[in-house]
Amino acid sequence: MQLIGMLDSPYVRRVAVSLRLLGLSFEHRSISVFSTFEQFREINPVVKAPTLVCDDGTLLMDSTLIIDYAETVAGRSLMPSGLAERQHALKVLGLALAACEKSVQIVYERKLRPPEKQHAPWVDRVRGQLGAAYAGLQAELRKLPAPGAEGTIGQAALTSAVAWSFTQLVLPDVIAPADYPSLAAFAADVEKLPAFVALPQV
Ligand SMILES: N[C@@H](CCC(=O)N[C@@H](CS)C(=O)NCC(=O)O)C(=O)O
Repeated sequence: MQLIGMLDSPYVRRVAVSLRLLGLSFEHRSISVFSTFEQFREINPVVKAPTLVCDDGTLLMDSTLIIDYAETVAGRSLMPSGLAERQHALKVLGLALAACEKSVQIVYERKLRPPEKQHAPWVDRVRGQLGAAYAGLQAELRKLPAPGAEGTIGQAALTSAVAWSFTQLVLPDVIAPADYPSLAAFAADVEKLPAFVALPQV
């Protein structure tokens, strides 16, 4: 299978790390939805990253759906199976994915719109949502075990760390580590794991 997209996308990176943790081999093609739009479009006319090209040629989109497929191929999951633990992991994932989405919205507003067309009330709204997502995420991560060996990390911790690192990469002026110290420390520990070091966002 081929994973299409750049690792500076949190969605692509969470898929790449998940595939590796699941023990699935894949070819990663670093094709950008922006700088190499036409090349991406030739693979997937919808131009969404991540795109997974399955071994039979089927195109899958959306990180969560791709991970669902990958887990079925691998025959195991990075999610807990017990109801209470799974409910908590889903809550954490919702917060982390909201943080990714809100970060991306601010980046697009800044990079894709000319300054005179940027809408300050919208950016303020999204900033507030982003801060709320990270406040919620920090509170919930205290209930997860501290990141240990690579084999023990689950999807909730994985995606939380990827989200945090992404926001720190693209919006360091918006979300300060000093305001989320335990979340920053949690992500720093996760980023030391071999799968994360092997798949850096830059
Ligand atoms: N919910 C999707 C979001 C994916 C997403 O928005 N990817 C961005 C790159 S970070 C993208 O494809 N942007 C190009 C576009 O939407 O035109 C997922 O989980 O994969």
